[in-house]
Amino acid sequence: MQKRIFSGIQPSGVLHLGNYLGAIKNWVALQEKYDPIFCVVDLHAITVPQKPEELRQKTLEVAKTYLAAGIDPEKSLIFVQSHVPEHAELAWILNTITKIPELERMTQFKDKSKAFRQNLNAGLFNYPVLMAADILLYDANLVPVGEDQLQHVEIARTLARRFNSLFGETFVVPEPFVVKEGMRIMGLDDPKKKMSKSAASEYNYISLTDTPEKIREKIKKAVTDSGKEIRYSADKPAIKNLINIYALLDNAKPKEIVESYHGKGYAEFKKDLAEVVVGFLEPFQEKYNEIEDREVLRILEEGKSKAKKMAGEKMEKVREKVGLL
Ligand code: ATP
Ligand code: LTN
Repeated sequence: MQKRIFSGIQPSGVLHLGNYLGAIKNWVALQEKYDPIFCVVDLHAITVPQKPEELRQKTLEVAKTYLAAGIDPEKSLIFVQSHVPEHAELAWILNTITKIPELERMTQFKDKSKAFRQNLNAGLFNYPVLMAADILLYDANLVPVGEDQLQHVEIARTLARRFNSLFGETFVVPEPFVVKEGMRIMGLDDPKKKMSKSAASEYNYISLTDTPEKIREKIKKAVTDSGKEIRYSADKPAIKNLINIYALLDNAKPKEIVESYHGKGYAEFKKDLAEVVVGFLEPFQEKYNEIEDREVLRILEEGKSKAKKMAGEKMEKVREKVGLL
């Protein structure tokens, strides 16, 4: 039997290169060897305030991004989280076996609760439990995510084991799956923080929908380290990050990039990098613009019925184990 993979992205903003290199690019490769499920996690997105009309639009856009990036609906199951109410139901049950200190330890919660202090809601706190429900409902073996999500996958593992020991063997204990270089693409304006769609400045990220002019401008403005040489080293985090982006998009090794820029400066490197990014994003955007909303909705509808069937069968077992009449 093929191993199953499950992953998801929140429709909470425009997707950026970090999302592509840290997540979607790997999904496209993985769908060939595994049994893949990719979800648009809209219930997670509402843990921070969203405008309803925009949320609907962004949900459609994230699904379209999956398709344009190469997720093939013939090979992968694609659906929207809220279309399968079992996610929320299992999350509730898992909440009852989750300990509060386990959630208080989550760095994402700690960070976000600082940013949204005036509006700290229980959903933000329980976020990892819903994510565990997403994964466990489908017996996923592997969860391909960026480094920032490892802690959440760990909670899913803990909850699977705990449920199994309390109520008998029910869930597969999932493993995280991370790709080293794409793990953490850093902000262009601050190489100490990850590239993020909720960053304060648009110069933090390259959005997948940025125009060529915008991309060139953003890369030109990207911060660099002291010195002049193109070196791949931990004490040059800004240039290291740019080399990573270059290498991942150009399917090269960082070492090869460094060698080809021997004796050349930052300006030349950045100019070429901008063209690599533009060269990657142009065909992506072309595909994206060709896909009609109608087609995306049809694929999501099909995904919904398949996912509902799988989740429904699992929940039957869970209800019985827990003792719900
Ligand atoms: P936000 O920054 O607003 O919290 P995000 O940009 O991190 O959002 P998510 O929806 O939380 O986006 O993440 C989607 C996927 O992209 C996850 O698997 C996550 O690990 C990955 N990812 C996000 N940012 C990066 C990054 N900078 N580098 C590598 N992977 C990333
Ligand atoms: N929390 C993740 C998104 C997410 C997810 C999942 C990823 C929700 N449910 C299940 C993998 C598996 C994030 O913020 N990137």
